Amino acid sequence: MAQNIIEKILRAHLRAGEFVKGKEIGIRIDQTLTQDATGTMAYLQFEAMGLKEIKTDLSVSYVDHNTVQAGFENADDHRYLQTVAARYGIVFSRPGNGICHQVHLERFGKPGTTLLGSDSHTPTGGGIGQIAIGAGGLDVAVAMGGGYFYTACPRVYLVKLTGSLQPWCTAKDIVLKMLETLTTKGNVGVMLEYGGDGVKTLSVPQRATIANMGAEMGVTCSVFPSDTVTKRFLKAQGREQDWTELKADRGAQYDRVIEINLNDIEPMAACPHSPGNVKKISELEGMPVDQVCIGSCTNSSYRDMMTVASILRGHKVAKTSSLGIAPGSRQVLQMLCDKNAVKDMIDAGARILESACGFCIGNHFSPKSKGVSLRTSNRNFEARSGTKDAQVYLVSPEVAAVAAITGKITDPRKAGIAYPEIKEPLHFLIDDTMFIMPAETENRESVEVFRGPNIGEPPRNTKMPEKLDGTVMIRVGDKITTDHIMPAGPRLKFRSNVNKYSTFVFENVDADFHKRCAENRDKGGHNIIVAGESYGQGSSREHAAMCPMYLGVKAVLAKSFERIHAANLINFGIAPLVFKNQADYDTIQAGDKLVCDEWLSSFEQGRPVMLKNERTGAIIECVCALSARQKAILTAGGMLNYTTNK
Ligand code: MIC
Ligand code: SF4
Repeated sequence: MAQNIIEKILRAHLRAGEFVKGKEIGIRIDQTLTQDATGTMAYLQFEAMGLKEIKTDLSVSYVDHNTVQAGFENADDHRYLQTVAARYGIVFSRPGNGICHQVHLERFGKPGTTLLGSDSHTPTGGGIGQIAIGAGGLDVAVAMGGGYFYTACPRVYLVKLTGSLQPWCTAKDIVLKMLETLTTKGNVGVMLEYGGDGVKTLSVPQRATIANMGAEMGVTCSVFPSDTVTKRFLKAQGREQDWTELKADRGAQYDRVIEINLNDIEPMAACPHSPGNVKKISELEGMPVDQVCIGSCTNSSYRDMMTVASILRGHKVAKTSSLGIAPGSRQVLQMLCDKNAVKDMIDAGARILESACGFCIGNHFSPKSKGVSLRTSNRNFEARSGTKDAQVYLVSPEVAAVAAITGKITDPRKAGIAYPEIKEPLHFLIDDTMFIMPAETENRESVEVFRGPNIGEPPRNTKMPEKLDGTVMIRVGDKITTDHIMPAGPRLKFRSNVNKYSTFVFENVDADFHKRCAENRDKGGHNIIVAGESYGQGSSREHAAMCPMYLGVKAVLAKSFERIHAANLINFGIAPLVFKNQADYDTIQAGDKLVCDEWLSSFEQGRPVMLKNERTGAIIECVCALSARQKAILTAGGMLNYTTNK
């Protein structure tokens, strides 16, 4: 039977389950990546599982999120990560080497392989033909130990590209068009495969930009073919031997086909506060812009940055705006230096920021109150920039650079600036000296793992209780993101200190949530979160499950869940319950007591879960579709207990 690319890779990695749409399958993971904000906990969990060494072909630990180092915490975590990598045979990418997804694409991504990363933008690797999936740190820890990664056998959509991009129209605009089509919700269990004649007109970094923001659609991953363009990129990275061809068989089947003519793509923007809130730049023209941030794992490649430099050349940043530029990797930054492009940026008045996540995660460079910020990153959730009432628009580097000059949103096609024709280089500058390779460590077993005072024990849940004695501690609406649940920015440094980090759960939504939860937990009660649609959008941060678990949350009752977050909830022993009848959502208030005498047995026997609302007397029927494996994890009180029991 003719196969599409996704099916080919998945079947080659299939180790458990049947290849039947919607059923759970277990796949072998070839490569893993972690970043420091999720990685510290992932390695603590890896250690807690008592595994001796990694079993993947390659595992890389990047430091790119917490690089501000205000206080000892970040530096302590970096040291822990470096020593734990040396101990277990993991490649360590030192701070300064760049953003994990950009660096991985440059130096390690390999067509036809599987990559699992503890970051939701891991699917960036789809640009080079990997099945690259974002997951919680626990799942990555398990994969490092040779365990399979379990996911739903996907529905595959073909995105058929025809034509070619017109000047000033970009890969970012293609993916924003896709977001307009697929929106940010309802795509759980879908993988996207790009195809059609238009693919060959896109470079690997452009493909990576598109695959990166598949995360915002909630699809599991996005995969491009591996063709001569891929081969050229790998050759330019000195890795031609990593190339293999990947293409769909003639007559391959798809669950849906979406057609995009690249000739019709226009400059676009995602407006506040959702990546799915897409408008044409022409509809936003003239809006004054307070700041412009160029970088992030979405748009920080060599070509993106050279394009920006060339737009800025001979111009000045508007006096009413501020421009920050963060090249995605040390390789990109080194090449920009060689080409004198950093000088063009500085001459224009740009502020050169570290090759790291920085502004994208709200670590610094927050806009002024109510400020309009144009960013080339992938998320514009409320408060993520660090300023609660800021208005963040997501745009291409081209639109961003032009706006930095004019001080307002400007259609770049009408700005009177010559269109920069930047080509992909034939040779990238290769200098791997900021990686510490496993071979550099002589006697791995004798490496002492450094643990500063910021490093706590990974918390464990208790076994699922027989009865649920729950109190609804909060009722939130639709599209609650993990940034709402577990803020990052200045709070990021507490990622390894769950006791402290837990006090910030729902900080920007209901600052007392943690106190009420802790009080009820300490009296032996159970806590419940009630939510609308698409609960847990965004990041893969397992802290959005781990910290509520620590606060005694036993169930989240929602209209629907995002994939990674639902998996994280199960991994920490919290039941993700879906309303059988969505109207029940309206009948629940914060403070309601929801009880269930047959809590444990309902899961064990795969029955619907019936909760009784003591205030109204109503019975609320919930479903929790679990595989046998998930059932065992949930009832054991999470993955750590499950793995240790095994
Ligand atoms: C993000 O973009 O939200 C992050 C920060 O990279 C997260 C990971 C994290 O919270 O550490 C992600 O995308 O998974
Ligand atoms: Fe870093 Fe931002 Fe990319 Fe997340 S989305 S990995 S914070 S650059």
